[in-house]
Amino acid sequence: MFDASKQLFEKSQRVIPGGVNSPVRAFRSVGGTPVFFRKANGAYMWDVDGNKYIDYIGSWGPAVLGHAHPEVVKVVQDRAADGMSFGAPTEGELEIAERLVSLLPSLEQIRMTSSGTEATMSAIRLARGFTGRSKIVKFEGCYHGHSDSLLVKAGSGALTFGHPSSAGVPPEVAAHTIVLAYNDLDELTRTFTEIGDQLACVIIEPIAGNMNFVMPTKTYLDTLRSLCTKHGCVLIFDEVMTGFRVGLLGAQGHYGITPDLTTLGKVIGGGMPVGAFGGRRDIMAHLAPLGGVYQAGTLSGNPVAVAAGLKTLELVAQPGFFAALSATTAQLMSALTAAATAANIPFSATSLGGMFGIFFAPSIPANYAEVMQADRERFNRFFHAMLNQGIYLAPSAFEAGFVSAAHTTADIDVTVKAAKAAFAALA
Ligand code: KE4
Repeated sequence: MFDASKQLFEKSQRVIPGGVNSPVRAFRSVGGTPVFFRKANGAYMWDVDGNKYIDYIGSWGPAVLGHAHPEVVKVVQDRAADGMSFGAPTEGELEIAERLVSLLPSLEQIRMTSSGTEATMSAIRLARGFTGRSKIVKFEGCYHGHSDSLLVKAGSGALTFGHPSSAGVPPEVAAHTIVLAYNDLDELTRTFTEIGDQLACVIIEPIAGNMNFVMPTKTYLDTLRSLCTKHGCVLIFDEVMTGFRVGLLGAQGHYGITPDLTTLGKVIGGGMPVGAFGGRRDIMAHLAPLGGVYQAGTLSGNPVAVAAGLKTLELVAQPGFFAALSATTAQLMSALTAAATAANIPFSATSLGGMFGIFFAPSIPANYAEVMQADRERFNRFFHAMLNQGIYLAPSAFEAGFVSAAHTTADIDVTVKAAKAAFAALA
């Protein structure tokens, strides 16, 4: 079933570290050989052995429309024909900046990057430059890309490999990063009482998707917002994953909270390399060439990537888009839960918009420690049982899943049928 993938993986490991260009793709957490894909369209992907899958990763979030949406493909082809990259201002950059500012009320200004990592790294530097402070706060299990200051007790691939902090990060850099437990109100309040006036920023996934799917309480986020305001600390919502995924207004719209800065990525590039960070004008004014915080990028605002992003943002903003997406995702969650219950498997599932979390645990975790209590071994067996039936889930118990607008009720039914067989094998 996976012969061609195995051969390609064998060769790739000779010239690419671990055979992959991003660690979470390596299947290290779930075991087995990573599947090499050749084609994707709508809700489906085809691997190099010709196997077809219903895809619930969506390239880790960007494919919210479904893969290779014809309107997105067309604008990419047309734009590329007029030049791939200019390294100079283009009209498209103005258009996507105006579009994002119009869609997210917290954005007064925005700067484009080529990845989510660049966006969060830049936002941290900007917060430090704006406040003149060095200390930052992040949360255990949250992942914000792989810049040094943020690879401390990180989630996603770092968590998958069981060493949530990275080698190569100088201790004197990591020393400025304080890591708190997600959703722990006492620890948060105590930290601000002790060092609130020393904090440049707090960066948080306002809905965590890198320790699987964990939602904060509204009280927690409200308290975080008021403490940041009181202490002059910049509140950064990392919405690289949740932006235009959990809803048109992201997690900040769901909770009704205005961050000082927001980082974006994934969906806003429609599958092309795009990130962005933005927010309060008085903070953004500190960015070069206006201010002393340097930040740059050869391909930032790349016209082809921006064209893909603009078309994607146009389509997700259509009336009813997220209502329909949320309904499909919720339908999948309830059907999977019913199937697991019928098989007497401890299982819980949750979702918001087109993002979901499934746990081999009796209830939805509220933080990293509770996520770690879920049955990882059972998830791994479930993952392979589903993969062998043509259902492609995230190859890690510590990742959220994604549904696209292209997923149909028939796809959900096929998925649930496969899950029933997989649960039966787990019982
Ligand atoms: P990128 O540099 O991978 O574009 O974005 C980093 C990032 C920042 N913030 C959040 C909330 C993110 O989820 C991410 C990246 N997400 C992972 C998936 N868990 C990307 C997958 C990968 O690392 O290959």
